[in-house]
Amino acid sequence: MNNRIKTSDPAVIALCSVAESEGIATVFDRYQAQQPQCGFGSLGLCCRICWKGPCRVDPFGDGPQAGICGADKHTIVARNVTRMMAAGAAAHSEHGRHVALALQKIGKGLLPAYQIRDEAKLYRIAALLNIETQDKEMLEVAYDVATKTLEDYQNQDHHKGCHWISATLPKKRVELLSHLGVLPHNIDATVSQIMARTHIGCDAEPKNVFLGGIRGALADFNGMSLATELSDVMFGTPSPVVTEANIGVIDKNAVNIAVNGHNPMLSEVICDMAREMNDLAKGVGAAKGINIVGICCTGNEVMMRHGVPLATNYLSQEMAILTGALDAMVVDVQCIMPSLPQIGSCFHTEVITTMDENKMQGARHISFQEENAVETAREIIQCAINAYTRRDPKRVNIPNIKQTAVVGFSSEAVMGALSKIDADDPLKPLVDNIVNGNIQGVALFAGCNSTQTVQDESYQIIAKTLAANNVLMLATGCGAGAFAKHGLMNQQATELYAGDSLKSVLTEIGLAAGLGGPLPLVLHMGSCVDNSRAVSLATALANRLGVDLSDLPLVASAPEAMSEKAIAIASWGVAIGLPTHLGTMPQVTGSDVITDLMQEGAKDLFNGYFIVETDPKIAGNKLVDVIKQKRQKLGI
Ligand code: NFS
Ligand code: SF4
Repeated sequence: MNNRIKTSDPAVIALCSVAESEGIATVFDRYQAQQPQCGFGSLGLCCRICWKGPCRVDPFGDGPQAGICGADKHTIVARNVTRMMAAGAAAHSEHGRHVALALQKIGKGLLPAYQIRDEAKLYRIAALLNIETQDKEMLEVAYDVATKTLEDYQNQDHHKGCHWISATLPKKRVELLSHLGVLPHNIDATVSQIMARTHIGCDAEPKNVFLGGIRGALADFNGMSLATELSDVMFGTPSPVVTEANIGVIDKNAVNIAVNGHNPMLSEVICDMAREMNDLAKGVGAAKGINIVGICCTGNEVMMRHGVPLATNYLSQEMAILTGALDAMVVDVQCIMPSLPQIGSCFHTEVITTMDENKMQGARHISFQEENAVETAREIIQCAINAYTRRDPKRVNIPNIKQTAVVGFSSEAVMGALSKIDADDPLKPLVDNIVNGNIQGVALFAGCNSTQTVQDESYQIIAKTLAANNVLMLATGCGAGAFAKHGLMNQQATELYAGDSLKSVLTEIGLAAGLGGPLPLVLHMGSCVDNSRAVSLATALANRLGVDLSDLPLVASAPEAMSEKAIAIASWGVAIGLPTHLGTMPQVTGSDVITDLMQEGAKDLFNGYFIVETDPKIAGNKLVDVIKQKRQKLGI
């Protein structure tokens, strides 16, 4: 393997040679061009908060120890990481707001392209949020649910926590967070307050700044919970579906359209319209019609709900274009590489931006509003069909690499499968197997891909260690993408890698649920906002046992965390009591005050803490040890 190409994905390696022979730069080349990366920045010691700067603190103690304004390393590091948490919270919560506003309009009958696909869930949410439903039409309930949800962006009463977080975490946890003053009352106000308090000359007490960031991270949790749950109401709650993952899902005999980004509002309608427009694609010679494939979290969303195959995850999004067979890549928001239009222009691929606040130089922009969703989706698909007619068959090179993946494990789907074993008390089989040790604990894999590691590699190494130690695994985001692409989300993986007792439990549940074999080794819970699904399951478990989340043998791991959203997620993971592993070095190590706070300090406050370990073999073992300690404390 060319070790310039930092990936463990054979499809990526194959397509990087295409890039090389065509003289096209990819993410791996740009990574090389950035070496060596700035040491001050890597340690979090560079401050650019005002124009007297940039200022940097010398980590060796020889040079300056304060910025021009007097901020020291701890203040600088704390402000930098806290602003990242705010940005993450803003990103997820904008997504959530978009979905909530759409639901509100659906409730008013203003969006004919959308429906309520999971009515039962709508009513469950109404009950959760204490909304009266008697004598109301379904659409009115939808309107009320959306309106109450939007209060989480508007409430000005500091003593009232956001509705969603208060309704979805165990009571004990909500009380603790409230007592510590980190329970957000309003998502927008929390993000805004972080920006204000980290402005030059404001909050300079590192711990105080950081705890402000934790409140932002919890606002992130609130935003993603509501985004996930309301998306289910509109688009349906995922249930297990068999599909495929990796670049081989691109089909040379079809018009291939990749949906990339995060927000399902447009990609859902594209899926609907693609069925209607299939014959148009056949009419121009694409024998297989239209083939929608997913990338990143939009990919996870449509994969979970419709079994749309996943082409790839974050780091290798450029590779889809390098196949020469991608006719359009449609992007919405977040984690979209600005390099895409340029690579698209080397082929016939249309790179299409759709959100007015997320454009890219060189891309075609087709503005999406929910009111004209059908027209927009049609225009985009037509654009892809036109591009197909310009495809050069001689440049098509699709590595035949893909794996079967069974996806769609929403918490409802997991409970559904468990209820096949015990209909009256679905959690009982899970609780019993955790107590008797057949399942030692549960691990949630979340987060991104990063050039700081070898793409997808740590996920696999850690998962294999945990599997052998009988740990039940869940995954979201690009972590889920990694497992799907590398064949760890299917039944064979369970047979191959699960420890004996884990295998027997997964087999019992899988058979009872009618899967004809075991559950997959790693359960696909969805996109990054769907991390809240894992929390719902954990909360149900905690409530059932009358304990807090931090008492459960539960861990989280983000082996390749890189985005501000991932920083926010990892931070709320800690705040809700999870030992949370990071496999990339967080940009905070310039301050011992902050690194201590993230480990021992957090443990004292939240009973959750960060575990930073870049070696995946050691990380896997550490997580197993943490689970053992948790079991010991529980006396099981
Ligand atoms: Ni999460 Fe999904 Fe992927 Fe990371 Fe980006 S796509 S929202 S942020 S890179 S997992
Ligand atoms: Fe420098 Fe202070 Fe300005 Fe930061 S806020 S750039 S440390 S003067």
